This record gives sequence, C-alpha cells and structure tokens, in this order.
Amino acid sequence: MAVEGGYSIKAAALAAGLPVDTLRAWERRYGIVSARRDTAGHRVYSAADVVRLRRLRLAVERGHAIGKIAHLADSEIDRMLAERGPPLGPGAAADALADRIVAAASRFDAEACDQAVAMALALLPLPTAIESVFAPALREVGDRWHAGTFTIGQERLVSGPLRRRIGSLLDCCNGASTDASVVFVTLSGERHELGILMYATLAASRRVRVGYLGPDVPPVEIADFARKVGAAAVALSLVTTDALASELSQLAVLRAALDPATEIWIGGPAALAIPPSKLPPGTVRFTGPADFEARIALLGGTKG
Ligand code: B12
Repeated sequence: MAVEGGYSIKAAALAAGLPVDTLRAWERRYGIVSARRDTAGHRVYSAADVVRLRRLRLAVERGHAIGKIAHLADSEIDRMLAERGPPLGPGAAADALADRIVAAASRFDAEACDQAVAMALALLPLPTAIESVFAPALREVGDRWHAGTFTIGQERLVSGPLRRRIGSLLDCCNGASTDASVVFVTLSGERHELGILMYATLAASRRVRVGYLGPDVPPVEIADFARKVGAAAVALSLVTTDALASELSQLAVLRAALDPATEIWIGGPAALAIPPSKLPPGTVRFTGPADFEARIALLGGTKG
C-alpha cells in the first residue's frame, strides 16, 4: 500500500522481502533506516529505504550479522555482496538460517531466534523451511541439551517461536479448503508435537482441511473425533522410540475404533523403526514432504 509519497511498513517489508516484525526489530535495535511519519503518524518509507533494506536482507542471508552491518554505507554492503559471489540458493540460505537459530539460542537472544524463524517462513518454501531449517535446528538444540551444553530455557527459545509462528500460519491457512479433512494428533504419552504441527500447516497450505488436536490424546478419543468430522485420515507423529510397544498397541486400538475407510498416516523416528508387517491395515508411513504432498494431492489438495 502506497502512503503519502512513499511505502507503508507492510509495503516496504514486502518489497524488501522481509517479515514486518523483522523490519520493526531492525529499525528499533539498529536504526537501519529512518522512516518519516505521515500526518496520521504512520511510518512512511522511501524507495531508497526499500533498496537499502533489500541490500541488508541479502547480506544477512549470506551469513552477515545484522548488528555488524547495520551501520555500514550502501557502497560498503555492495562491496561485500559482490565479493561473496552470486546470491546463495535456497539450500545455503536454509543452512545459514538453521545456524542462525542455534547461534541465537546459544547467546540467549530470543529476538534473534524469533527473527530467524520468521525469515525462514517468509523467504523459503514451507517444505524447505521445515526440513532444512527447523528440523535440523531443533535436533541440534536437542543434541546440545542432551550433551549438557544447552539448558531447557535455550531449547524453549527455539521451540517457542516455532510453535507460535507455525501455529498462527496454520490458523491463517486453515480457511476455505477441500471437503476432505485430516486430523493431526499424537497418541497418549507422546508429547513431541512439532512434527504434526509442521505437517498440519503444510497440509493446510495445500488447502486440505485440518483438524489439529495436538499432543497426548488416547486412541479411542482420536477415533471418536475423526468419525464426527468425517476424517479421510488421522496423521500421527511417533517420535519416542523407547515407547514402541505402547505405540503399537495404541495403533491397534485406533485402527479398531476408526471407520475402516479412514487411513492412519504416521511419521517421525519411531514410525520408521516399526517393521511394516506390524503396522495395522490402512496405515501409510511417510518419510518426508514429497510423499506427504503426493498423498495430499490425492485428497484434492493443491500442488506446492
Ligand atoms: C523439543 C523436545 C522435547 C519437548 C517437546 C515439545 C513439543 N511441544 O513438541 C519436550 C520438552 C516436551 C520433550 C520431552 C521429552 N523428550 Co524430547 N526432545 C525434544 C527435541 C529436542 C526436539 C524434538 C523435535 O521437535 N524435533 C524436531 C522435529 C521437527 O523432528 P521430528 O519430531 O522427528 O519430526 C520430523 C520428522 O520425523 C517428520 N515427522 C514427524 N512426525 C510426523 C508426522 C507425519 C504425518 C509426517 C508426514 C512427518 C512427521 O517431520 C519432522 C520434520 O522433519 C528432541 C531432540 C532431537 N534430536 O530430535 C528430543 C527427544 C525427541 N526427546 C527425547 C526424550 C527422551 C524426551 C523425554 C522422555 C525426556 C524426559 N526424560 O523427560 C520427554 C518426554 C517425551 C514424551 N513422553 O513424549 C529423546 C527421544 C529418545 C528416543 N529415542 O526415544 C530425544 C531424541 C532427545 C534425546 N537425544 O534423547 N522433548
């Protein structure tokens, strides 16, 4: 939206390829541009501001810390961009963002963590953000916590913004959709929720109607809900490999209680550890976004 001879904050952020929150935070913390105010008091950005914001975004995507480059002249930033060769592809940008999330958590910098999560969602296709930024960042944080070098608080600095931002994306996408619905949930005792949250959001972004129940629900309750909403499938995340026996017996209870036409979709490390012969009939196991998106397309979802 253009405002009195310039760009509104929303338009400037869009044109620069940045989330609005990131633009606000950069402005507040580093004074990267100085937007004037219009008569109603709203910020107005000039075309030169947008060009500078875009330049800064490119430099950040190449791994430069915003705090170190915010005060450099445009010519200096251009020189850095030229020195580092052509723009990086999505793979390298994803690696840089995953590293940035972990580095921010290691400095206890909640705002930088949140910004990197927002940038991944704004700049990358959702399957790339899930598999190449969020999953590796969470695993790294988990491994460090396991090794005693990260605290629980640092893990929450990463999982908190992820839950919040992906959750609100799910709410935004989950509007007018296909008739087919998929229920996303975990079985009793399984508290690892982020796998189903991410894949529920991917399904909703492909216009499949999502029923999101979250973690830790008994199988009989899941089946009851799935019947009431006429679900085409129930998608489960099985993460804790130490609980395979309980997961298998809950899967059997779920299968018996569900409508026979309702499929059971499973993903996660424990799902991969179950021998196929032990899976109940009508169970589909997923290994990544490609097979998941193909199944979603069969329900009438759109292609990515
Ligand atoms: C965050 C976390 C937690 C959080 C979860 C918060 C939340 N709201 O989800 C909390 C603090 C609750 C937690 C608790 C516990 N945790 Co924990 N946790 C983790 C951690 C750090 C990250 C998990 C995560 O979110 N990973 C990222 C997601 C994206 O990965 P993912 O779940 O595998 O999902 C990916 C794929 O598998 C796939 N996918 C997953 N589900 C599905 C479903 C479908 C349909 C599809 C298509 C795809 C799909 O998509 C995702 C993207 O690639 C891991 C460390 C690690 N290395 O993973 C440990 C980890 C998973 N936890 C572990 C353990 C042991 C526990 C606890 C038992 C610890 C304790 N002693 O109390 C408890 C209780 C667990 C329980 N009963 O469920 C172990 C599991 C070990 C094992 N082999 O069983 C891990 C591996 C840590 C470790 N190294 O020991 N944990």
